[in-house]
Amino acid sequence: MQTLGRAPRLTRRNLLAGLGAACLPWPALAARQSVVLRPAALSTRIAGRRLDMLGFNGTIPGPEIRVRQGDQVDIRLENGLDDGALVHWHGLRVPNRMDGVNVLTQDVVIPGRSHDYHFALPDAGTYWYHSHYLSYDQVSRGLFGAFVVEERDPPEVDHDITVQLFDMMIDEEGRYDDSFDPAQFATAGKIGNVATAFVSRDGIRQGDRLRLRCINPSIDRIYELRLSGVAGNIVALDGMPLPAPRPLAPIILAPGQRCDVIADVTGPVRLTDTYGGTSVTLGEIAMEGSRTPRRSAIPGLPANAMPAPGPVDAHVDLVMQGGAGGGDHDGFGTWALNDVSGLPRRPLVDVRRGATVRMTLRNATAFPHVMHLHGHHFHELDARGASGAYRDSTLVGAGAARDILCVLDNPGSWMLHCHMLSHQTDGMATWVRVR
Ligand SMILES: [Cu+2]
Repeated sequence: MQTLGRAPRLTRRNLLAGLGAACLPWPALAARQSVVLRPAALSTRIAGRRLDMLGFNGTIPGPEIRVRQGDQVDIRLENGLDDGALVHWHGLRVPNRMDGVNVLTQDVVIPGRSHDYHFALPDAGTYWYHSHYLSYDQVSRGLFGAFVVEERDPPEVDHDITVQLFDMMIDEEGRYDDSFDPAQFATAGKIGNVATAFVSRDGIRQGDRLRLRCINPSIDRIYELRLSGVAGNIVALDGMPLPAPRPLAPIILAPGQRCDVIADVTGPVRLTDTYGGTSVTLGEIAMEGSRTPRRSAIPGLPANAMPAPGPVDAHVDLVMQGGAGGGDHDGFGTWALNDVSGLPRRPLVDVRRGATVRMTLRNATAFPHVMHLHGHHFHELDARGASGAYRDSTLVGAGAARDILCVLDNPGSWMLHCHMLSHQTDGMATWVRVR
């Protein structure tokens, strides 16, 4: 499906214009921004069809929140839905009570009520926000948006563009199909028959240097994203800069994951998904004219200040169980983690602040899972135990295992769950406690 949506951007200017008296002028350094997010039903045009879905502030994706590292945000969630609402700030290291998780950090916001979130942005990078209430349903209907934290001294590019990969099920009459088949919960999830890319702007020139912030807000679909017409590097994963940027190659993006690419335009820019061996065109970025390409090397990104791991204080096993062909477990749901479906009474780990925890994530099922830890990033470890990239969501293939190393330094109760939201809702969730 070849369509591109346009994600409106909450920049400093239109934030000020849109929110009027709620905002202070934009000072040169650390600033406080006010944002209102109002989820509600909407009728919108995506992929050439008019669809009845949900959106924040009348759009899918919701408005792009764009702030600068070190800033503070005040975000008011005004619930315009006929159902509960919660918003989670995916990948952002926020205080626990701002994390937007039912039961663990706050109550659900009932229809017509509002809730205020306030937090600072210690890390630059590409993040996103989404509903965390009945999220398999609400995110699949459109309740998500990009959350960009710019570096204080950002790399020089001509365009900084967000790309959100999204799929939907469209029925035979061309309507948005909101049904969930039980068989989908027990397998790879609800994979839409239409996939598209929402690109925040176009009008690029041949020779331009782009920063592409690619985000996968799809509920269950894994993409293998191929970018053609650009040459450059992958510079960050899940918001966190890579110490050594990697030459651009097809990028696996599981639900919740992100990658940043800095690349020069060499021809028509196309986005294609080749996961599973089939090729699906997600969209293109329209090009007009050309410029002399830069001669300078593709820049990397400055590291965020992350806590250094110490000696391992605890090593825990987390076994993913269930699903079709996945064998028995003791949980009540289709899926389970360590024989429990849904949040267990006691946390998976309960540690003092600053503890270094190694987790072995074992996938004993017949499907891949992407495990997301709230409030922290962690290192993926390779087979020899060497640290790989920082991530907040790690993909573990069917029958595979991966160790991760995490400094749990953010106090509170944090969810750890599969970000295939059909799996999360049917049991694949646990939590950790940091005292
Ligand atoms: Cu899963």
